[in-house]
Amino acid sequence: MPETVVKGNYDESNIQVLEGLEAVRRRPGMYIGSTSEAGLHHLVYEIVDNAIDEALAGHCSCITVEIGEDDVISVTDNGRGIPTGIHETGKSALEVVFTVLHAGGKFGGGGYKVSGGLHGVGASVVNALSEWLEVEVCDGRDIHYMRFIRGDVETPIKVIGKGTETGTKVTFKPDREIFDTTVFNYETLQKRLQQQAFLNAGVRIVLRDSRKAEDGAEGKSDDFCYEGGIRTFVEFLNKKIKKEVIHPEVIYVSGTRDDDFAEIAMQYNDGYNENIISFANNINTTEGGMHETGFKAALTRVVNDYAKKNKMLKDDEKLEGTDMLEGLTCIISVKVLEAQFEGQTKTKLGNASVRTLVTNMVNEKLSTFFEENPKIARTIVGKTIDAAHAREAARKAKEISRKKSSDSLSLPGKLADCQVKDPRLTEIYIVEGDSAAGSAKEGRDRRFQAILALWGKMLNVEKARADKIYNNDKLSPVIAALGTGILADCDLEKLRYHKVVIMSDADVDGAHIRTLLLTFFFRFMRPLVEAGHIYFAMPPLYKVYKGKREKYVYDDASLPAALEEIGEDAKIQRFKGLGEMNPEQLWETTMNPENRVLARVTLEDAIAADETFTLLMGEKVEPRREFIEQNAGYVTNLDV
Ligand code: TSJ
Repeated sequence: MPETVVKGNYDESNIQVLEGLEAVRRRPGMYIGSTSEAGLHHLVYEIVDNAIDEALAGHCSCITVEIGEDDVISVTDNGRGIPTGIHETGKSALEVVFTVLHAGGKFGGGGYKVSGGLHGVGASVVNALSEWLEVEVCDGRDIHYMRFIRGDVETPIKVIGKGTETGTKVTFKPDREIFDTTVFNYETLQKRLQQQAFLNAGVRIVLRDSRKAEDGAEGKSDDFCYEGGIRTFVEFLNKKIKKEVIHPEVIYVSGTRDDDFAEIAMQYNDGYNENIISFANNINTTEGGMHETGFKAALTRVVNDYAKKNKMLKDDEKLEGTDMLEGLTCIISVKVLEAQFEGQTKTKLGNASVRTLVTNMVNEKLSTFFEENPKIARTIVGKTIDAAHAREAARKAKEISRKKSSDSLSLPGKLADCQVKDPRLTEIYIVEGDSAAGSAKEGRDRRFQAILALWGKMLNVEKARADKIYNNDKLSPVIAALGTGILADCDLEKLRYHKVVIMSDADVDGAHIRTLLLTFFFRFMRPLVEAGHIYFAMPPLYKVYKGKREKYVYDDASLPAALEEIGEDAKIQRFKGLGEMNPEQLWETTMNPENRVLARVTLEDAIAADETFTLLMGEKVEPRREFIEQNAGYVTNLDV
């Protein structure tokens, strides 16, 4: 295995630092992030990125990724083929690509190169972490072949046949000694490859799964190619979140500065969420950076200028940056020569020159677009003004609510508070319906358990803004009882109960209430969800009994075992709702910490959850009902 030898000159002993592929095998996480499932999939991305570079250089139009038997991956392109000539080291360029660790091969690196130079960034890392790897290159005359085992050459370069086409095919088997799992997830690759196809307009990316499906199901496949590039990406996203767009065409602007390129596609929908996704050199910059900063600054300016010029604002009105982001779906993609990635996960773009590029481009081209399309401009600016009004109304509502709660300890009338004041020891049960709340009040341990009864019409929290939430009959008592405040004001230090338990019936209506409340917590008190303060109570579905012997059953699957335990002639009582239980029963089965089952709600992936909630709460009723029926019991982390 080749090694790059660097003489350390910073200490007396002149330590020699060996950096070969052995270093990659010793510390794989340094190069691919982790050895979990994410790291495994990263191998595919590294190889595909190289083929995409060839496409960006204008020499490749189609990339095929195949998941084969035993999760062997092969990636094929129709580019020029990795050069096979002999390099100044005496080795073939092909061998160098797969055996020399490139400086850019660090995690998150790779990406855009404009011209010349060997690409192969990351190829040697993939090679080092593969049980074996084979490469075939056709240069239009000969097919060249090499094979490696755990990064070492097994078969030196040789010609194995003739061909008139050109291209590169890399086949590899991830090393089971390195990875926790070596089974690929089709949907993970699908999502990423589709994203790459959107980001690189006109490049065709084919994904095929030819593993034997155990159930005899057909092998999956996809074929992604988008002439519209990121415009189509924006259309796709607005469809996916099931929103109505408020102007028909996606707005697209692009520009260059020296060797850097930036493009932005945007379209507003009738929702209130911001959905900006940015990329630098095809890498998703989840921490944002200069391209996002530049875009937001310019958007604020262009919208404000248009509103003023067209007398759409009252004298003292001013639009803020966040007002332009409501209902905006937007892709920002930049390709820069020397990207500087910063931040905790190296996904924040640091190049200040990109901010200048994006700001100037948006200032100039978006204002021109507004001038040329006054109808669309008025629609967008109008929506922004609505957002500013809502922001102002929310500020006033918050002030009033703050005044009210400082007047006296004005806790809501429907709250039966507990005696203990230390929040770490207390629980609040949020219960829908008066009869269930009555049983809960009677049955509870009033020392540390508080009960809040909910009534009134629930608000569709996904569609509502802060001002409506503060004034809503159903939710304002929740806000007052918990004490934290909402949105940016949500302060966990002020939380009055560390366990917030949603208690509702084990039927579809109960599931609906759970989902609505969870959506509310997710959107308006997210820190509570993140810190694990939200729980679902799990009332039993059945009581199985005979004479004095009885057993409560919490899910259908456990019913047969319970019947067996109680013995012949056991009777079954089915609980249709919390209201059917008397206070003692409710205490014993659902509220007593000794016996109860509480499910702690965790939101692993806020983005996925956000999509789920939009699906649940959006206007389209059908997918929502289906989802609730399928997921009525979705919870994680049983806390018994
Ligand atoms: F990752 C990888 F290196 F293994 C890999 C590289 C994997 C795959 C599937 C494709 C490729 C790849 C590399 N496709 N095309 C190229 N092109 C070159 O390496 C290349 C070809 C010609 C010239 C030239 O200047 O003539 C330059 C380069 C970089």
